[in-house]
Amino acid sequence: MPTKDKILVIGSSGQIGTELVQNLREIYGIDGVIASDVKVTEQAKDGPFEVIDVMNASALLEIVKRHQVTEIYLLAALLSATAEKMPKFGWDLNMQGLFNVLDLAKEKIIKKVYWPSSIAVFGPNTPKVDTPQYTIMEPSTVYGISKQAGERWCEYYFNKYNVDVRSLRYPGLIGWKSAPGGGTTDYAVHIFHEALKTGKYECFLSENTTLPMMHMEDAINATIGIMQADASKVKIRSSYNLGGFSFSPKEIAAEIQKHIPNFSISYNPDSRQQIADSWPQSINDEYARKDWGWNPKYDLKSLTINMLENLKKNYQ
Ligand code: AKB
Repeated sequence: MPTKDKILVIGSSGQIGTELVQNLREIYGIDGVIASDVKVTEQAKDGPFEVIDVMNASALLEIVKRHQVTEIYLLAALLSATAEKMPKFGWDLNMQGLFNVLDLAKEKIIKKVYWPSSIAVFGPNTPKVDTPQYTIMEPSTVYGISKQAGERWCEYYFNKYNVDVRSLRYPGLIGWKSAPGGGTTDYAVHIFHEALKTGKYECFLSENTTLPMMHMEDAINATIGIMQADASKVKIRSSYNLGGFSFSPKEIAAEIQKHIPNFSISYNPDSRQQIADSWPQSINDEYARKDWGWNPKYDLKSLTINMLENLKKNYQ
């Protein structure tokens, strides 16, 4: 096995991957990080890139061996809203992809795995406020069921095969460098683009739907933070609760109006409302803070300023 870290990011052209690859390359160098997705994307211009279908275990193995990969960040997945439209494919992709990567670590071909979980592991019977790490879960979406099952498998591979797998339960993620795709929390990114572009936004969730959210910069720091933490500090091998702050569409609209007074919002809830209603409103992340030093930087006020300042350049 090579001594130098060589990282493969699978599903690298999505909302998280786009920023994660940039940040990892600042740490490990351009050639230390291989980006990969199911098809060639713009990212291929920036450094090593492979086309990978994570469902194809033998093709994945060939690429891992050829590049002498030591760590995999597995981001390829169907998110909550898309998986409801394609339940069988959502389950297959989210589970088989995870097994293919965990098995590489079980066989000691790679050393470490990062796999994202989500607040979607919680369900309608979960306590909604300050949701604890350990509580009733019972997810009611395909995505949530696949994430909860995935968490159980991660812990199982750690206990049974000593696989060094690390995971975070992301809330809704908001960033200006990349677009979200297929999630229930996507509105919280779209709203900024529409505020700057048209001055108005029609929200697919109702005005008082409070959900846990986080700036992408904080999410990336948490991801790299847990991956770089000493193994002894990563005590939870299913997935850690990760909290940022919480708001409703009405509250974020009011925050945007402080900067764009004419901005207006209307509400037209669709099928994503039911998904949002099954999720927590805020997250207790005391274990992440205690075990490996998680500490987010952004709140709603600073996130709004940061998003508007950066996105403004696109619309001037
Ligand atoms: C989604 O909305 O599906 C995701 C998530 C919370 O995991 N952003």
